[in-house]
Amino acid sequence: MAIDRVDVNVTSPGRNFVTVKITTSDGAVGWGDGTLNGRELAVVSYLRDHVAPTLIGRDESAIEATWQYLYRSPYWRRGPVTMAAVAAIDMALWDIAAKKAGVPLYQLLGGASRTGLLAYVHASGTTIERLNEAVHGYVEQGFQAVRVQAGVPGLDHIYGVHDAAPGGKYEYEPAGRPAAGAPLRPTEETWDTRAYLRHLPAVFEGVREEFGPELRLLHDGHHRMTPIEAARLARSLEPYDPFWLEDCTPGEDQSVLRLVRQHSVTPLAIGEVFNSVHDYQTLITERLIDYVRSSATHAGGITGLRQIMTFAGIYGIRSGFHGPTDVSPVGMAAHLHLGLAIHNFGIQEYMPHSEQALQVFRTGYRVEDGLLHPGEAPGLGVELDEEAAAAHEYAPAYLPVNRLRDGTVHDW
Ligand code: GCO
Ligand code: MG
Repeated sequence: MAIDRVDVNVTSPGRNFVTVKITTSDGAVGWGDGTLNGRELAVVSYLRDHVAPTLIGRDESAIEATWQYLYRSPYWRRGPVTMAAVAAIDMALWDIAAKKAGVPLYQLLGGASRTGLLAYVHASGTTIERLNEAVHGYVEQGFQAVRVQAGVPGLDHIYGVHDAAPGGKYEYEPAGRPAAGAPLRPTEETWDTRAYLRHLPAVFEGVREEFGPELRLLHDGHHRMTPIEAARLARSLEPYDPFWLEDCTPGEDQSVLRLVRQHSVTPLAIGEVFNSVHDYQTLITERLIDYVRSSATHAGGITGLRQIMTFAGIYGIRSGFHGPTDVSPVGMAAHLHLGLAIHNFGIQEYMPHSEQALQVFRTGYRVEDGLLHPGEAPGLGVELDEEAAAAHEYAPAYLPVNRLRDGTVHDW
């Protein structure tokens, strides 16, 4: 059998998603996620103009060979656009392979290593009190791990920090759309690292006091610190037993984490902006991190992410796959199947998609007592409803820009 069609779907049920549909000559269909937040159409063009035409007629079961063909043959390797495109194709081919075998994908990846995947959710609040209210809401639902982000006195707005709406409904959407008639530009935010470093230990103290020692607490530093600032933060959080500190520095300079490690035993997680195993070479071989944050969607699909996790496993480093709403339900399902199968699973980020998105993507995965499971449907277990998708036209949305108080563009 062979690949007959490669279609690229762009839909925007509340936020943009890029989805590949591969159809084979015997009528099998597979879905893959290639969503790259704020740069979606670059991936669409890469797929439609440069990838799809080269795949027609290829054996759809040759997944590894197709991955290598797409990775090596264009000469220009890696990069987020390329690797999101490779990811979408790779996921769709795995989906087809598992559907043809009549099994949920995790069975092809080695079978289940556990009964469910520990999930962490996002809680935030402009104050510690509002944050604790949000955490309460999740604990009542049975979640055992929560990422805590809070407002900082003196700063108007911080990325990822919102109060839950009345009734506890909590929506967090990373990319913003300009108001009608406003110019198409990212919003701007102001940042002050000193104020943040002073305040964060009190946030952890406030949450620990309220919830006791058992609840796992995570925090995302979102690349905003220098190495010495990151070391200070990591050390100052130690008394509150953090599960991890994520992206404490910009990840591209891998060696800076040596300095953070010298000063702290707070576990570190990094890699959501990485797109290949090579981005992790120093981090893994020197054991500078504890958790791999990549997503299948941005790191070459199941094949790419599995390479990273095999390498990480040799060094005892575990998974913490990136699971924001900008990874579509198809990408999320890829994480759940891989996470269920690999030995070195750690934790799975779980930011539930909106009702609107879930009317377009029909999912079979579930969460019970804070544990995720991909379900038993053959393949990935997620289907795109193309008719429903067609009702939501692409609308540009951008992630914000972060500036210091004097206007200097800052990492975020
Ligand atoms: C996380 C992330 C996300 C990213 C988003 C950018 O830890 O989940 O930091 O919220 O900011 O994926 O598109
Ligand atoms: Mg993050």
